Amino acid sequence: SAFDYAPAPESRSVVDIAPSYGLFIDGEFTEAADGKVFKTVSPSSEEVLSEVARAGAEDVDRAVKAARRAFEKWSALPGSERAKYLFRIARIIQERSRELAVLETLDNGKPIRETRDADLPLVAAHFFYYAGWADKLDHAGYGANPRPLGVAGQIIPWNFPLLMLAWKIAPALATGNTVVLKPAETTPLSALFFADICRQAGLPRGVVNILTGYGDAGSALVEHPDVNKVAFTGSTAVGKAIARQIAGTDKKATLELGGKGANIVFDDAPVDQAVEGIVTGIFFNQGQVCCAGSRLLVQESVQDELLHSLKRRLSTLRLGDPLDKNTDIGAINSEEQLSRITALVESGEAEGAERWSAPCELPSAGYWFAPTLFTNVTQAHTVARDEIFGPVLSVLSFRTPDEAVAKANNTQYGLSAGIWTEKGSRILAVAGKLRAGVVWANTFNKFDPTSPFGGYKESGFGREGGRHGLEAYLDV
Ligand code: TXE
Repeated sequence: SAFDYAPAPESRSVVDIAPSYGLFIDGEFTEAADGKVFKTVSPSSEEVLSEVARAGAEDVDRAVKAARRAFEKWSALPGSERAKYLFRIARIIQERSRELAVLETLDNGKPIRETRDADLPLVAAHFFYYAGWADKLDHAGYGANPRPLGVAGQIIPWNFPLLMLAWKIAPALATGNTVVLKPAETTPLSALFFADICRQAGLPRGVVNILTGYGDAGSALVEHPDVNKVAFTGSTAVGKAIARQIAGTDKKATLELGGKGANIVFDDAPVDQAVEGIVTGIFFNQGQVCCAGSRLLVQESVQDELLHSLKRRLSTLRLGDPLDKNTDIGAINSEEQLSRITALVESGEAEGAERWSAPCELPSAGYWFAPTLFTNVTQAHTVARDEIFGPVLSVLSFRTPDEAVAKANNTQYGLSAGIWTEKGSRILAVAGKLRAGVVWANTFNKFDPTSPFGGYKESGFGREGGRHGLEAYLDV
């Protein structure tokens, strides 16, 4: 890892999880108006971690009103003052990163090595990056007086709970907006700990509100007449429903939806390096990544050699306790997600694709799926078309660069792609023809707060990250 973190073995005792949590509205933790609660379980053990309040429409209204009141003062602060709060939040995230990493691993199921070395450093980096913008907006070419949009309703998924929160909250606050954020129902805890960090940082009341709950609360948030901007990351189906819901209103929106990324390996690519990139591309976070490289497109002449190396490498991956820092593959986030993955894999077998799964023992409790490859895949197969959002790679082959481009683009999605080749000219030629929001060359799943991220086609619209991420929260 590039980050120097304490090498001590992680354990549950690093984090103090309360038996119950309220909604975070106007700077206070409070029960839901109708008293409803739900349980959050650890997907690696099925242990109940805590019981959290379940927001309904009345709570959404309370939170939006608090955010509206806070907006008047927050948006009037000089950017340099907002920056101080964001820098403070970023530093507290760093100070509490072990606690947050363990919490995220418990609630989400992903390996501690990922939360500790990827999620948490990136979360802090996003707050630092957007803190740096807060006092520079007047000089950033947006005109003399770029204005925040108002109250942002933000809905995030469970695959990177804290990182998606950072992508949403940091640019919103830097630009002077206030926020009502709803985390996913299976991973509410890190957002509630973030609420505590907001208090620790002395953030004025109502600037950030956190509503734990289900899709109905998300829908009420989208619908609320006093929400000016909707930022959503999640399934394409819900993204489309949200687009219909806000049609005809003056709400602005960014939607970051599904993907079916192609990882294209040319015959001159160094095999070992490509294998590592393919593994990162699809098995990072158990493949529950919108920009995962879930389709491998390999040049025919090197297909056998590459698949041989890939299977050998997959046989060495360690699946199990996500708190063990030697673990490569953690748990699937929920029983529902596990059954979605299982159903899609069964469709692959039924349609005649050839399945190979890494030989590993699955723990008896929790939700697990072994790293899996499909060969003999055609473009018509469901496993080549649908987002599986699990540790499943579909392998297709190609002969020429043009065929690779055509196959890579043959998808309803357009979020990510990867190119593996020694030839710089080929990288540029191929990347220019790919309809994908991000194209990696000789690497994969590399993130940085300075880079805009977002999709073409059914992967959604709008960009998060970089200076483009600011524009999504400003009237310029
Ligand atoms: O997503 P949902 P799910 C894809 C992935 C996965 C599938 C289903 O393929 O298998 O979606 O996952 C909230 N109005 N992605 O069911 O339902 C919900 O409470 C407003 C890709 O978990 O879209 C949660 O907070 N909000 C993806 C969030 O939306 C609603 C990440 C996402 O849940 C709502 C996740 C509604 N009507 C899944 N219904 C990515 N792009 O990374 C639900 N929600």
